[in-house]
This record gives sequence, C-alpha cells and structure tokens, in this order.
Amino acid sequence: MTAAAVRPHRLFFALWPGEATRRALYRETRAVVRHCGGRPVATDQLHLTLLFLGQVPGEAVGAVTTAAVALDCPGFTLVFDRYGWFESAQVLWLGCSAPPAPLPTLAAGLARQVRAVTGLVPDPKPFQPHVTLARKVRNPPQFPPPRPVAWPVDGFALVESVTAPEGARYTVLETFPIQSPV
Ligand code: 2AM
Repeated sequence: MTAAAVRPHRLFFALWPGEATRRALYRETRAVVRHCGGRPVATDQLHLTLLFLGQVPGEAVGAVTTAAVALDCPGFTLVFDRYGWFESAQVLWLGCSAPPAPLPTLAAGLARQVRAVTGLVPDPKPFQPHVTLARKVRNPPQFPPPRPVAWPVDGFALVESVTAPEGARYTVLETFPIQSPV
C-alpha cells in the first residue's frame, strides 16, 4: 500500500454543482459577496456539505465509499433564495427557504450508512443546509434576497479538504449518482 493510500484524509460528503448551476450561483450572489466585507469562497469551490467526516484513516476511505454507494435516494431540485449568516463562524451563506424533504433524508441516510459500515462517528451537529459564500464576514447581511437559483441534484460527491496557507482547497474524490430530478 502506498503512503498516499494510508495517510488520513479530511473528508466530507457534499452536493457539488454542475457548471450551469455554479455559474448561476456566482452570477446571482457576486454583488452581495463583493460588498459583504469578507473573504469570498472561490467560485469553483462552492458546494453544500451533506456530512462532515473530519480526519478519516486512509484504510477506511474505501469503506466510506462503500457506505455511499449503498444509498438509494430520489433526485430533487433545490431553490436557493435567501442569505444567512453564522455569527460565531462569521460566514455569509446562501440557503433555501423551503428545502425539499429528500435533502435532509439524504444527509441523515449518509450519516447512518457511514456509522453502520465504517464505525466512524460523523459530526453530530444538526444539518443546516447552506452554501458558504464568504468567510470573515463581520456583520449580518442587510441585502435583499437573491433572485432564486434552481439547482437540480442528480448526485453527490465525496470531497477532500486540504489545508493550505491561503485556506482550504476542496477536491472531489468520487461522485455518486442518484435518480435524476423529475
Ligand atoms: P462551512 O463552509 O460552513 O465552513 C469543509 O470544511 C466543509 O465541511 C465546509 O463546507 C464546512 O462548512 C463543512 N463543515 C461542517 N462541519 C465542519 C467542521 N466541524 N469542521 C470543518 N468543516 C465543517
């Protein structure tokens, strides 16, 4: 086994937008992000975290993948139509005023599967679906809501976070299709 295979990986499951959705997320939020006073998340890194795993031993990554493959989930479409702010994390985010039921079901199913298959205990914090737009934002957003952005979800991703001096970089390791949205 190579050193790369056995080293721990900082992992999370996420919805990773396709190009059209990514462009729309950028287009509809760029003015607010520019004026929020924080550090924008690069457009190619925008995502919605489903389950944060943290450090996973290299030898457990295969089991994490197996856990995700076993999931059965209908496709769905998210509509992003509101800004939010996490005061303690100083994060400006984009969210949905009416997240469809399959979204929390998918996040909970992943947590259950990962625990059952790998024995790892994922982050127990309640699921708060959001796309982080900017960090180090010191004040709550005082902006009108964005024009709604529709994100058709037909899969999810296992993503690695690598810490660098300029901040974390996220790389998709694997993608998992789910049924296409109807
Ligand atoms: P955030 O964007 O709100 O910071 C990788 O760090 C991804 O996992 C980010 O989307 C991050 O959310 C999310 N995440 C959830 N819980 C986390 C935790 N305890 N530590 C770091 N990131 C976490």
